[in-house]
Amino acid sequence: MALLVIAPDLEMTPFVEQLHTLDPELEIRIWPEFGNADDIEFALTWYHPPGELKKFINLKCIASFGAGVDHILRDPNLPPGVLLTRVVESSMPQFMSEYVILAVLNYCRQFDIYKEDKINKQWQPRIPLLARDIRIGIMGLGQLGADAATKLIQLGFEVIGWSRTPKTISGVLSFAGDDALANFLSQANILICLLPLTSATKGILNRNTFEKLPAGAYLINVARGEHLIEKDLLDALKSGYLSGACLDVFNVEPLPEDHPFWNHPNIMITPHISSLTDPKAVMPQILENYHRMKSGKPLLHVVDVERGY
Ligand code: NDP
Ligand code: OXD
Repeated sequence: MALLVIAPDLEMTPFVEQLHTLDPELEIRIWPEFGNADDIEFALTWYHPPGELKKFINLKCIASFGAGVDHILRDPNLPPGVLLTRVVESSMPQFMSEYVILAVLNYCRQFDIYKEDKINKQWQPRIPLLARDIRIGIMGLGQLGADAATKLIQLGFEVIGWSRTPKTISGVLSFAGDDALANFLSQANILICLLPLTSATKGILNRNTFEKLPAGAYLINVARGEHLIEKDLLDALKSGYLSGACLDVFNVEPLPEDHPFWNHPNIMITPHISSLTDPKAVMPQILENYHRMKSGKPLLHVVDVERGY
């Protein structure tokens, strides 16, 4: 039996080393050198080539290398009956909340403008947006959204959240389901997307959504590029529905050189780094599931494939 690592675009050495440190006996195969396909019972994946996993007829578990599983479910040829798992642990929300707080404060304290001022040697104090005057709306109150909500409240922001089912998070006004979306949006001066990418959420950051926000709202998308209709964002910035956006994820990654976002003065761009899979924090969980699978125990953090997250 072997564990296959199949993540063509990632540098996996630190993760493989961590797995070996934790379990020197573990047999690891690194795609595309997987040896006898029948040996593979567990696959650790990040954007595997669609159709590839069907080769492994003894596969029992496909483990996402991250929190999202859209990169697995986009494959129309997944082997049937195989369990899907994802990463749930505390360092990922910590990284994500740091990023979200940075993006929120950067906007409220206008650091981008001060960077410009510095280039122009311009001494120009500006009135900041005060936390107490800002309501932040978080779409998705799962492991990441709930952590960000709690930390933003500690900074003095008012926080509201939207999820499929109602949530009880201290200090957060919870809105649930499609019927509550318009009311939620109408109150969010800063909108943060932390939804999983599913058929229900694809394209949710669109013109209709932006038009329901208070005029001049700010967008932070740290979930997936396909949540956003990119042209609608450009139009909303032009018309003033939105005052700016901070984007960590994009429809096409890396963002193509000729993409209009690069030169837009009100769009902040980072290269899908808002949260990270930390080998030391995450590999124990992968290994735990591998051993659970071997001994027939229930796996941790199994994904509901029907729901898509
Ligand atoms: P969770 O599964 O823990 O939480 C998802 C949340 O979204 C839940 O609150 C869920 O509601 C809500 N939700 C799902 N579908 C809907 C819907 N149709 N309508 C309203 N609410 C919905 O996910 P995580 O917090 O772990 O991660 C969220 C996403 O963040 C990941 O899927 C991934 O795409 C992205 N991500 C991005 C990273 C980056 O570096 N940019 C890093 C890590 C993750 P309910 O609980 O009621 O079901
Ligand atoms: C994830 C990510 O889903 O890093 O974990 O995007």
